[in-house]
Amino acid sequence: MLDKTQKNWWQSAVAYQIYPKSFQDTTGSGTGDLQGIIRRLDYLQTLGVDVLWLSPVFASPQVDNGYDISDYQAIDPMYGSLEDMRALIAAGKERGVGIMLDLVLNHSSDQHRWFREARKSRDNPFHDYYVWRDGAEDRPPNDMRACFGGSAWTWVPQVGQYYFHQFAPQQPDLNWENPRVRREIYDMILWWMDQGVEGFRLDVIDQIAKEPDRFITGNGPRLHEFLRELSAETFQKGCLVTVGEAWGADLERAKLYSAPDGSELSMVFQFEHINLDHQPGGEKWDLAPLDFKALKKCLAKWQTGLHGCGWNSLFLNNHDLPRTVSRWGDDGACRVVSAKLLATMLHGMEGMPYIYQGEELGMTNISLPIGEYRDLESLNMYEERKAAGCPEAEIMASLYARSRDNARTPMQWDTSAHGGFTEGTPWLTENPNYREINAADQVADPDSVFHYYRRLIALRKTYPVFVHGDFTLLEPDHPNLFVYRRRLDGQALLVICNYGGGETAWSVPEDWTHARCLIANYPDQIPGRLRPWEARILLREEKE
Ligand code: TEU
Repeated sequence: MLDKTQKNWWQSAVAYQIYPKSFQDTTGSGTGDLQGIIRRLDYLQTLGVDVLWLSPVFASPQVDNGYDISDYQAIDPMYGSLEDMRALIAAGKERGVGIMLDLVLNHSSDQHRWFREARKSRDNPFHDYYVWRDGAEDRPPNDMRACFGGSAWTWVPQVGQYYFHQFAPQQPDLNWENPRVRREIYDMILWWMDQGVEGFRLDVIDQIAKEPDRFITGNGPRLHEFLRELSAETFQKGCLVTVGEAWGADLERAKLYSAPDGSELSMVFQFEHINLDHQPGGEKWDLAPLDFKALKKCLAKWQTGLHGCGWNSLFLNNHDLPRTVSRWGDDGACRVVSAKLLATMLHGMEGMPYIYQGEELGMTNISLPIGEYRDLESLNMYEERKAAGCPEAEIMASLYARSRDNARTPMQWDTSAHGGFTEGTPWLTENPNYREINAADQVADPDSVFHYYRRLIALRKTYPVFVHGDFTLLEPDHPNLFVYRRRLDGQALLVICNYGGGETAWSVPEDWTHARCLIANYPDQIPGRLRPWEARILLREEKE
């Protein structure tokens, strides 16, 4: 178990993201719950993770599956009660598994008490908790668009004003310019810290310092000032791990966010690698093939760029993204080896790895009939593109590849009905492949994707070079080989990945021929070539 009283304990930690709605149902309601997470703690302990990031479980009308919070200090009854949360925190602590809550601080639900007051009148004490502008009905202040489609402004006749929302109309943006809003947020966070949570993930944190009159959403001028105040008033009073979601983060900004003095956050999720397979200028729905050389150059840039002056988060998927094995691996005949290659590539690097539920099983995307999609972003996109005359087949291809529901299908526990997720009717259709891909089978099979992840996590705990070693990219211009070296205090790792379904002629460099193989996704090695999706990590002692 990690000693979580040590400053920067999280640098050696591995996180696991749970999407509670789809993890484990214990009541037959068809949605997961906190007791379900408690039931599966042994499984998570076996895997070896240290932190559980829970997507939001706070009270919410669930317009955006909990990313619309109506009470930050209450648990949604769908998930259980505050008592269940306290029980989860305590049961987790016994197993060395901490709870990381997902704070949505850019916006609340329109059903939050603050907003229900705010919309009553201009002189209501809560009016200024949100971002309002004058205008006339049908004439919004400007033409800014919301992320989930439509205008970013919604008219409230009662006050004769528009409020600003970067996401759905039911997700009004909070006004961070108002010091009272900031104080309320800090007090709420301190209260959760008292409950024993060990960390926070901060939803779209780069969007809090918006200036809608200047068309600024991400990276507003006061962003880092707000973050430093937030951090000093809350996180720095404990020994927490914090990660901000920052679609707009580049390397220079990430250095501020994750500065080693802890003045802001522990790290951010940046998305440069995630944005590589869109058509240039297009949205995520506009598919383009992945240029693997671009991917490895991007990952290498972040590795060297933050070494010694920041901290990376390492992830390939989450609840908003497609399943990585379907997106960048091969979810057909090479599913198992390709899932292991992607894991090797990521877990060999410096940073905090985040495993998204089911990734450790090599769970795949799903193709659903349109009537079975549940995600509002997917449904809005379908309507918008339909109305614009886009062919049905093209829209469905985009959904199959990129819908957020790909990641949100129920966790596949065993071969019983609905994959063991629920005894009721699941809120989102389970992937029928749970009969072949499920946790029970994989825990019993030492060669499974699950045990491969377990071993990668154990390696990080055993060899400090995984945690702190420097990074050198070898073969930088090779189109499908990703080979890199890590070095620390007389030990070196060589991470070798042959990306794709073809063979590649390649020999281990001379000075590595006597190195020890720590992990590999084939049982043996063949001199002079690498097989489809072959990956391995070598360890060498370096005598001066
Ligand atoms: O996502 C941020 C965000 O910008 C998303 O719209 C993202 O671009 C999209 O999901 C990619 O497909 C965060 C949460 O992770 C997401 O689940 C929420 O819906 C969103 O914020 C609003 O809170």
